[in-house]
Amino acid sequence: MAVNPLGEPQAGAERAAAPGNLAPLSLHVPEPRFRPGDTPDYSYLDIPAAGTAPRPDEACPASDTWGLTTGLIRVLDDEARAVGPWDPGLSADHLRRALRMMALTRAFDDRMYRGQRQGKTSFYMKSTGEEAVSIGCAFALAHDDMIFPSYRQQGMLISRGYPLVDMVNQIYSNRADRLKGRQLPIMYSARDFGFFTISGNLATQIPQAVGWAMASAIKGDTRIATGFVGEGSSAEGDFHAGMTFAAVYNAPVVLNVVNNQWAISSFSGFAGGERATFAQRAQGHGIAGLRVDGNDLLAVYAAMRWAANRARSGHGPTLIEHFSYRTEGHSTSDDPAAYRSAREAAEWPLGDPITRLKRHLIALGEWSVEQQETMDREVAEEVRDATRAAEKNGILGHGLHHPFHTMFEDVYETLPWHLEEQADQAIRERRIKWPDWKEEG
Ligand SMILES: Cc1ncc(C[n+]2csc(CCOP(=O)(O)OP(=O)(O)O)c2C)c(N)n1
Ligand SMILES: [Mg+2]
Repeated sequence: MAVNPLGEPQAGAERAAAPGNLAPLSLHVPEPRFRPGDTPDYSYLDIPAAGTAPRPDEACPASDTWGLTTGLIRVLDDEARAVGPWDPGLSADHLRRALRMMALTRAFDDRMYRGQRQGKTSFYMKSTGEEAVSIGCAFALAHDDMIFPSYRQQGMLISRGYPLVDMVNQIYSNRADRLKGRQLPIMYSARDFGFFTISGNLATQIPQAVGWAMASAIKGDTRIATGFVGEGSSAEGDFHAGMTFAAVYNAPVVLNVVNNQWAISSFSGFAGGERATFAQRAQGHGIAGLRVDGNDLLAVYAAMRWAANRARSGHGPTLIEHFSYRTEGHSTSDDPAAYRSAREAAEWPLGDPITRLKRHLIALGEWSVEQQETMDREVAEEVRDATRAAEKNGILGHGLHHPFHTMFEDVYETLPWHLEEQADQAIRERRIKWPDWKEEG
């Protein structure tokens, strides 16, 4: 048997039991509360009443916010009234626009999901149930603040007025795709809209947002940056490295963790959510932190506005946890019925963000069920028209896409000889494999 210099047995297969009276070491493996077939019971969640969280001054010491990292900032109460110090006091016009953007995002998601099932694209990801996060944040930022989004912030791009037809062209990877088929469907990039290229390498958004914000400060600019990750991705080293830079340099940045409870099939406990909230990580880094009801558009707007004002006036970074729920599958490649209770979404105690804002507007006397129905019809038609226009440029498998050679372009001003050789070789091999194939474009 292998022994160490003290004559003790070395760790290994032959050392079966712990020596002496010590209990053998063990690990905790998190397990979600509910699995398929279970009836979810959310009584374990401590959900404070709307309007009870205090609102500190935007220029306060970071430590004044740490009490806000465990509860939830909520504005809309059970009667759909806006209450408490975080009520942002938005006009009815503003609220109707936000409601419309949420409905448009949902209609877009629904149609693109169906398009994937019909074989028009290989892949899609919905943000159903999380629309208040994207729309509330987009409305609270200046139009030219820089967004480093994850793949579930399509609502921010839509809110900034990016043409839906361009989004669909990208999803179909067709000949009008501005990204020339080089990105996975839904990974948009829109420089003119302050929407950084979506990266599938999760949590890169955090150091990139912090770096952009630092550069903005170095240049004496007034624009701030904001970055988004899911709670699962917040377990990545990049998240923590970005937080360190943000804190050290007091960067003008707002960092967001969208806690929708699930990271594909693993629940928030695997990212550290059992022991502390994600917002509490702000305290470990000495920066401001807020935890917000992510299904309450007014609360999300108010929190992002608070953090954006704080960053812009030189008072430093904020970490916001948006507490929400991923109502549908992770993507079109996922089947959540395999790992979570089918009743979880319906039982989610914070409700649906669109229904909650609709009820609020109706309670104010500024909206009606009929207006909601008309709006739902209009947004569905808007999405349908964009989809039809994009389909003329091609859908998956119809051969209407950018010419093959473009794959090698746009990196060097003139294509170096070795890439020219590779392009020729790729095209030659393609001709051998598919003799009927003709170069498009
Ligand atoms: C660095 C990295 N690791 C793993 C993956 C694979 N992956 C794609 S989505 C995903 C789950 C992310 O969950 P979360 O961060 O909670 O975001 P959500 O999908 O819930 O919005 C994983 C692990 C990836 N894309 N990038
Ligand atoms: Mg998640």
